[in-house]
Amino acid sequence: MPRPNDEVAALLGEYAELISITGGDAFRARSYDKAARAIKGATADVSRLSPGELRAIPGVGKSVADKVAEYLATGSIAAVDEIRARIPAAVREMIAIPALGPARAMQLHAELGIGSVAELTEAVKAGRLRDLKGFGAKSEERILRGIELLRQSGERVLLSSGLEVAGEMVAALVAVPGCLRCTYAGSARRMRETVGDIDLLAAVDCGEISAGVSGPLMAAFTALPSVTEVIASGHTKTSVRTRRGLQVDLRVVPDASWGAALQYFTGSQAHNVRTREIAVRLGLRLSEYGLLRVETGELIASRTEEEIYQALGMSWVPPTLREDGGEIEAALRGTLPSLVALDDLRGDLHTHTDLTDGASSLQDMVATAAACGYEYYAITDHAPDLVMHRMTGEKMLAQREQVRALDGSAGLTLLHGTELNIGPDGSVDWPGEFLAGFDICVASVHSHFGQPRAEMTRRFLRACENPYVNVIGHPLTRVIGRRDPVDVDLDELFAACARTGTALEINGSPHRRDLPDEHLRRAKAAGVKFAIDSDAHATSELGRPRYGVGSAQRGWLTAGDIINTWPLERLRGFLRKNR
Ligand code: DGT
Ligand code: CA
Ligand code: CA
Ligand code: ZN
Repeated sequence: MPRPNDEVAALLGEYAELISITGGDAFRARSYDKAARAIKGATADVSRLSPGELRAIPGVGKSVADKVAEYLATGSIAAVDEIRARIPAAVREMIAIPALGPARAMQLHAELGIGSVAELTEAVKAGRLRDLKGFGAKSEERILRGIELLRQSGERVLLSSGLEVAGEMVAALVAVPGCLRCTYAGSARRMRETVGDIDLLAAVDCGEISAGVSGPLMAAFTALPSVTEVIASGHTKTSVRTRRGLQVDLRVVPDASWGAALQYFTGSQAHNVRTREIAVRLGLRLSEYGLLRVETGELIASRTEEEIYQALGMSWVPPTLREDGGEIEAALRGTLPSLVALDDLRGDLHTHTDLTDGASSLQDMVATAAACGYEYYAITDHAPDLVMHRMTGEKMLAQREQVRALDGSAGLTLLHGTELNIGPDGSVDWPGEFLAGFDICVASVHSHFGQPRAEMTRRFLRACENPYVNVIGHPLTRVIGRRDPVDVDLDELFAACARTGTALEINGSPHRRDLPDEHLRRAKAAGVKFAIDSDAHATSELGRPRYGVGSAQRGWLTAGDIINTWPLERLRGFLRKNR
């Protein structure tokens, strides 16, 4: 993991270049560039500095300090995302190559018409960059090395990016004449946090796949607009690479083997090894074509996954459990848990509005939440200690009046809450008298990520002991692929949560998925309850609990473990926290 200073400096440097290539103010661009260099060169870790100390770094003024704080709290800077969205996609793709900044990427696009990383590789190899102003043999080498690095680091992408690609492709392929069904399998179906590639499956009505039957599907697949490269093509399997470098495999199977193929390509490999062993013990053989009796070659099951598991003497295993984490034994005994589902959620307990760093108004957030079919909904804007949001007690109380006025609209009960900041010593923004006025308090770590374990653990414990703190937001504060989790004694945290009636959040942001699924069973065993939340900062993010549910399922959780599946009265009882 790079130092926070390096992450922040890289983003601010990119911001400076983006300002200048989009024709922005040259003075502003220079000042961000200066600040980026100063932060990179600073010896102190920026994530441990107070706002005042941060602004003592040369070149760091208020707007830079705000962006640094925003990055540390959320893992991104909205202004950078926004300006990135304004440049051509081809240029954006090339900017991702280390050693090639926005200005040079723009130059390559404008002067040589290069529109993708693949085209850039070809252009370098053909020597087309040599005569370009500012490029030479050295930069050719660096660019090729950068592309290589990009390939390596780009091997896995977030589930949300994977599902976006998978969703579009499935929608296009089901429309191809002759396609009986199409879906995605692999790690995306298992809702892992990241996916290495996408595995698509399509069924056609035939006994055996020939080029004639699968041809139209394969042709439609390779012609999709997001496909930039065909890696391999055959009549049962074709692999492509998309504009963003993600590999997608399409397999076409006879409809009669659908269940067997879906089971096989959903994996995980570890789960499949176990199911095949079980088949062998029964004198059967399990493959992507079906379950066969070894002696006679008779086909036992192949059409649906349910039939296959049943023939193996097991209950059907939800894809999110297929990791050989005890699900095989439970399915054989018939004791699989009844997993929480998206439909079980009655509300969202962690959301923001444009009163702080959200992009949507209270009214719009509430209207969209009502359309999600929720019964209750909490507004939890940031508290004052995250200084960039300029929150005050007065603003909070004014918002509370607005919330009360909207309460009950569209059948939604509104809860007025806040997202507190857990300070380095475990204290939070406001005293108890003020906190008592909220219906719910989420409390999160937004600074001092690097505290040693004992200190960090004391910090969390003190937050749990606070009689007004109901939910610990994104407990490990990790950002997938970008920021490591904090170092806290989880067993102590879990025990404290169970003892004090404090829930742990399963943050639905696809960048966070925090608490991560690998800790959920241990937390549940310790008696912890959970809240699956969107942490939405815009109406478009209110659908994120989908990812939180994915994590919860991977952690074997049932609806009873999740406080926001409970009826409102039961939830209110929990939120009183034995007070
Ligand atoms: P990923 O793509 O790295 O995120 O993870 P998966 O699980 O999607 O893995 P992938 O794409 O290599 O293969 C998809 C599934 O297909 C995998 O979970 C199990 C099955 N599968 C593929 N190739 C093999 C194989 O050689 N042996 C076994 N046992 N299973 C395989
Ligand atoms: Ca895969
Ligand atoms: Ca694959
Ligand atoms: Zn939040």
